[in-house]
Amino acid sequence: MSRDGQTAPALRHDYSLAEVRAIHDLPLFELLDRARRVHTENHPDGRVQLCTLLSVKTGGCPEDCGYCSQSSRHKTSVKPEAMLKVEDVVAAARRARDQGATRFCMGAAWREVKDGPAFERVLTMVREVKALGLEACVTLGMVTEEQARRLKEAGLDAYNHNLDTSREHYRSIISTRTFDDRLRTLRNVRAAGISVCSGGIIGMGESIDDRCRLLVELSSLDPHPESVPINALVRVPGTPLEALPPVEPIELVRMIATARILMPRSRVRLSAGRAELSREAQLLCFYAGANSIFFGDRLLTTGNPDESEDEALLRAAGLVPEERVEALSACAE
Ligand code: SAM
Ligand code: DTB
Ligand code: SF4
Repeated sequence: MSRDGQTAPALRHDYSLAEVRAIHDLPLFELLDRARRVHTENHPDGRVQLCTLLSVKTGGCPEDCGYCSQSSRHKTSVKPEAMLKVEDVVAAARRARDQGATRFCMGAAWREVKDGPAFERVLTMVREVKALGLEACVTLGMVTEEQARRLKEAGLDAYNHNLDTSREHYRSIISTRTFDDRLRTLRNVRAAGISVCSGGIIGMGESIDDRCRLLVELSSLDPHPESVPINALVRVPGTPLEALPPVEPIELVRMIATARILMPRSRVRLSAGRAELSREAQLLCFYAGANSIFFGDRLLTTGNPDESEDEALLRAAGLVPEERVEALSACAE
């Protein structure tokens, strides 16, 4: 039931491309009105989730994702590094928590998880991050159901694995794996009882229909992904996509608003690309239904607004960060 006693409309998993395109292309203020209504009905507390990212294994990735600074096939300024030590990750997670983050997301430049010492170290990282009272998320490439089960046992809350773009556009961005490989990993994560974080990137030369097809795919997942990161391409020098034009901010707003309408209960994360967005454009993204951001001056290998800028932006808009469950229960005592 919604707050006015009406039964909330059922979540849908069967949107057609035509329906999604019609929503996406609404006159902007009509689109914003609809998205805002869905947002306030489903997220009445209006809180914004702050997630901090850390690259725990940087560079040297065998995959050829056209957007990525960490592929060994592209000549970028990112050089392969050894995997971080658990204690360094714990220190970074504690800093993130003390600055107000509630979720800590660890990324590895892997095609897939391989059983062995590196995976065991990730499992320890997850246990330690959980011990700090943070939500733990990882993004490690493809995982089997058994590996997902072990991550769940270690306490993992969420697994990030983006579909990135439409099935049709996927093959012009990545040749070393398929869209179906991505869907298989999402099924394995879901089967292990881990929350799914899956979204995409705009600004990779895709058409508006490709963006809408990505949203059709994401919303066809049942249940919907609990979080949906919407990234604007960070054009990294040395990657095949470096010379593409920047994303038009209004297009990012449309993408976020459409995701909000299709997946009313999910967290929609305004993700990579904020460093190039004005404060006003970011506020419009929040108004359109974004309720999560990456918080901290680094994403994985590129920059992000620093914490003080984000705190000032949220304060100016009267937006309140989500609090840790532990902190909330301490207040209630
Ligand atoms: N290797 C793992 C994988 O590909 O799933 C995890 C790390 S990977 C860097 C995580 C996600 O970051 C990608 O799926 C992509 O959506 C996003 N990403 C990477 N580089 C990006 C860029 N230059 N701009 C925007 N998003 C990017
Ligand atoms: C997601 O959707 N975006 C994040 C996170 N999930 C792992 C990564 C953004 C990476 C941006 C480019 C970089 O810093 O290397
Ligand atoms: Fe490797 Fe992930 Fe980058 Fe693709 S996006 S090259 S899989 S780190």
